[in-house]
Amino acid sequence: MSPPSEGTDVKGMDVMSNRPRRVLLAAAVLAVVAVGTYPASAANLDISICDPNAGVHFTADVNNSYFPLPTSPAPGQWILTGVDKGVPTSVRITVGGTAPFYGGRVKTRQVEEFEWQDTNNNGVVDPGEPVTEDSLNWFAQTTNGTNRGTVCYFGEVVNGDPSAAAGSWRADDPSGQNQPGIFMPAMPRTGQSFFQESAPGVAQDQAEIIGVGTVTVLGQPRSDVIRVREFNKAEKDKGYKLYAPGIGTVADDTLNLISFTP
Ligand SMILES: [Ca+2]
Repeated sequence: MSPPSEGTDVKGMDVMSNRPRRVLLAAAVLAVVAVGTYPASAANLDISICDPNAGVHFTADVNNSYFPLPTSPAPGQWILTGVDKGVPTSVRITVGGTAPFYGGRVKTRQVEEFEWQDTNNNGVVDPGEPVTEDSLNWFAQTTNGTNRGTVCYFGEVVNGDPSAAAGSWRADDPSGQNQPGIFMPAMPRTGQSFFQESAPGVAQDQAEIIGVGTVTVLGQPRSDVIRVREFNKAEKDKGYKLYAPGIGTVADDTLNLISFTP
């Protein structure tokens, strides 16, 4: 991890009281950082660092500090809660098993992202709270090359529908047009930009690391938290995420981490 860049622009504000839930208790609500105008820079990390057809090798055991996917002693789980466009919403992210890509040449780690209308905002799926989206995502980490430790994104299935119409994509699609995206650089630094998805016409999200700073996460100040702007040409700004070393995702726009089970 590089030292914080000049003009750190991530600020934290702990405004919620602790809730008696799960393994690590507490809540952090992160101040919404003023959204400035960021240059629409071209991606400066080449997507080939995640390309199995360019000699890159992978492991499904993802331990990148900014996006760890622990499986032992239990599958990692993160719950983020907040209000999205006026609707109380939570997301539950859960590490799963492995899945083969490229005819078995690459073993990926499955991660479920389950989002629901969390009417009582307690981070628990209660009766009558409707599911908003349930997606399965696949990641693997590079084990060779100068960018060893990069987390690469191999695709997703949205709501069980593998069609492109649902926004689903696979890096190893038979069309040959797709390839894995870069999800988390091996050594994240402010100013890095990259394609997270590479499925032309279906999924082409890009990301840029726009700041490093200290944020209160689960009641504890965490330094070296990175702020990532996500965008694509079609939808322009998609939102902002915060990732803390040793934890992973700690904020997704207005949703903030309320529990992490490593
Ligand atoms: Ca609930």
